[in-house]
Amino acid sequence: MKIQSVKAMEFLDSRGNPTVMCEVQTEAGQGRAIVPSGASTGEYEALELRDGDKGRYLGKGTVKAVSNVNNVIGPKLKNKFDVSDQEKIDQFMIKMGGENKALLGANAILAVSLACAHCAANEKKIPLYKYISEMYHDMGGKQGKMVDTKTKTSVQLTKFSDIYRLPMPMMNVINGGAHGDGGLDIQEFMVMPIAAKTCAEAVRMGAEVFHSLKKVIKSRGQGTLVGDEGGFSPSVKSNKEGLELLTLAVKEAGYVAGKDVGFCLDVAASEFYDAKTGKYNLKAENKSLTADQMIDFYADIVDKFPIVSIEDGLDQNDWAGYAKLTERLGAKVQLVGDDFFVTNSVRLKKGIDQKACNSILVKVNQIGSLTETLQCIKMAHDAGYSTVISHRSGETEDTTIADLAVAVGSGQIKTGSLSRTDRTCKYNRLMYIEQELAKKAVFKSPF
Ligand code: 2PG
Ligand code: MG
Repeated sequence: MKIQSVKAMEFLDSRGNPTVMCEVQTEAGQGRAIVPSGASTGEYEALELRDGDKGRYLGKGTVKAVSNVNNVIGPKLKNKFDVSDQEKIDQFMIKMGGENKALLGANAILAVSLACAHCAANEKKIPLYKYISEMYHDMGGKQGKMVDTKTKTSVQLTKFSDIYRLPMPMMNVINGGAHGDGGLDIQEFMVMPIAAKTCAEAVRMGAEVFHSLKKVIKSRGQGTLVGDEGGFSPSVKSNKEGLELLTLAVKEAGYVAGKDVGFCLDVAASEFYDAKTGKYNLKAENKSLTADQMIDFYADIVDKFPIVSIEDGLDQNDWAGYAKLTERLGAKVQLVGDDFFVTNSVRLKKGIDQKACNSILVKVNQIGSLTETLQCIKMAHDAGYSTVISHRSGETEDTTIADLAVAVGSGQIKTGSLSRTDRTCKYNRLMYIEQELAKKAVFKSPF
């Protein structure tokens, strides 16, 4: 049915910064979406339009983006586009948005793009994951690859049917870098409950480790207030100490590290890379390392700890370094490109050609439309790269990414710690979907 109304408003995200909410309506349905926002943003992300008016929200207002939805995009979509013509709608907005979506703002375009998908699903009276899954299927999209733990080979799950694959979560229980103030250079220390048999069990195991970690940190006489993604932010003397804390917490929870729970890191290395010296400044341990030394550092910690995945291990511009890192460790661990790929098919293609990384982090607002996000996921899966559907550090009650992860059979999701509603709402949505699907839900650890 034709779009009847498109309305946006300034909403708040989990950090108390403004973002964009959009509501789309047809005669038979309605849908809304709220856009997330990052702190450690990649240099090559689509442009998030902020007002820059210091008199409102310290310059972070989204009045212009909201107005672009209400006064520029909305009037052009109303009564002209069918709400389920997602690709046409997105292509139209991408054209209007100009280079990097800078003319209208990726936050404006994405809000409309996602709200249309919600509205179309609502109109068809089907869950969002089913709606997106059909769209992805029509594009020829495959499910994500998974690694068989016994043979260590990649296997393709069942072809698209009524069976849906629920994602394994990476849970960020220690928040460092730009998301916390404990002095850790590595931004995210995550646990992945690899022994879990269902998504709900993974959530439970993660929550148990989270609570055990709280005990461990308290016993060191430290505070347990949480950072931006709901994880703790303990003060530590080295990044390895963060991994030691994870090990203790897993044990305290009654699990075996490496057997029941694997570790994942998001280094967000661009945040502490100095382009002038070409070195990575690790403040926690008072060291400056070259890219080669960083790779040695990863090889060392991968030997000592049950690390299954490392994201953004090097600077976003270091293509050669990433190829080297992948050659050295790619067979052992998942190497995820986030700031490196920015959910951008052009960058991903280059990465695939150069054998840089073997996985991509997928963030809808890095690229700014649902269609482009799905195209990027398809490219990754076609090339045998795994995908990790991800939140941003600035989130809201919007749970679209949970449905997206199920829709494309990604197999992995990264959506923060086991506290704060902006994070737990995604886990709750996944558990709800799992129960709704009952026997039609498949869950298997990628590691
Ligand atoms: C990341 C994200 C999410 P931000 O780097 O992967 O955890 O952080 O949204 O701040 O970029
Ligand atoms: Mg990241």
